[in-house]
Amino acid sequence: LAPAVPALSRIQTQQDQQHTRQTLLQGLLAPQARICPKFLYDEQGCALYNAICNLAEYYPTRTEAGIFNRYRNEIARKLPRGCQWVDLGCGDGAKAFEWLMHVNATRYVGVDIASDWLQNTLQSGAKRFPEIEFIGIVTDFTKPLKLDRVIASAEEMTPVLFYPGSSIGNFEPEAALSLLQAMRMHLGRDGKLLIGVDTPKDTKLLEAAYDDALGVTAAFNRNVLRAVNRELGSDFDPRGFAHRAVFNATHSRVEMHLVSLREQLVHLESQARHFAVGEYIVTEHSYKYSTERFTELLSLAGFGRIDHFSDETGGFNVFLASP
Ligand code: AVI
Repeated sequence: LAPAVPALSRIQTQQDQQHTRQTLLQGLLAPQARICPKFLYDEQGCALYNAICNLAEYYPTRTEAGIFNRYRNEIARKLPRGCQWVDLGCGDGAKAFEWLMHVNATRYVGVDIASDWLQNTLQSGAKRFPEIEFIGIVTDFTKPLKLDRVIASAEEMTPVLFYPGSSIGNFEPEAALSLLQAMRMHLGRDGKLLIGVDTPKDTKLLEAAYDDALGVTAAFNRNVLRAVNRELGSDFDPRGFAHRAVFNATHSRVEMHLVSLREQLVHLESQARHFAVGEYIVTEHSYKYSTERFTELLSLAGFGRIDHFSDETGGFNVFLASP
């Protein structure tokens, strides 16, 4: 029997699109210019991010995989049977598919901002796991309201929300708390959140992870300017900006910047933004949470039962949390 073609729906209105453009424009015109990190993930950006995950310097992916492999059976035993596996920011789905081999899931819900990737992920998943229903939702779920609709899409099955890779670290702490609260609200009595979270560590290790020797992260960062050009019809020249990654210990976050290499004027819709030499655009924050700090955040969000799993060095944490 050929697997059914996975259903794909979109949660994006024209209003959202306008709001996104407006926020992007405002960010670029602000005294401290910024670009929302979601623009890093166009098709090219997704491919570069996948390459980053395989770099020697980028420890989070392999450290998290090590924790998953080591504790897979223990975690799987704690998950509800017949669950729906909600893969938040699923990318190529590789991490989730490892889990689907060990858990009793009835449905897989892939959620991602990149619709082409999502389509491929659903198709390969449906081929590999013909007994599981595959559906996809294109959205950026940066607003809890969107997440509500994602989870409500299949309320009759107990959800396992899967949010690996420390993507929660790309939200400002207040927004991270709102997102965790929204997740908690939709778990019902038996639902679970399985989430990967990076920890603070030596500055050299952190900065190398975000500024690798091959320059893949630099390309990933500069590519955002091409995405912005497409979105706003602007004329950023990526060659005019250098990648920089710094660990800000006060805020426990790695910051990615694009530093203007020359004095330049960039046209943005009917306006223009001047960049002096050395002036920079903030493109991403990647917050690093200690075990205590993230446990506290989960409690604040209303999670009552919290287990955590770590590697030997405490370099990364996986939390399994339920209401
Ligand atoms: C997706 N996210 C968890 C990555 C991170 O580590 O914050 C994005 C990334 N940026 C540069 N390298 C990887």
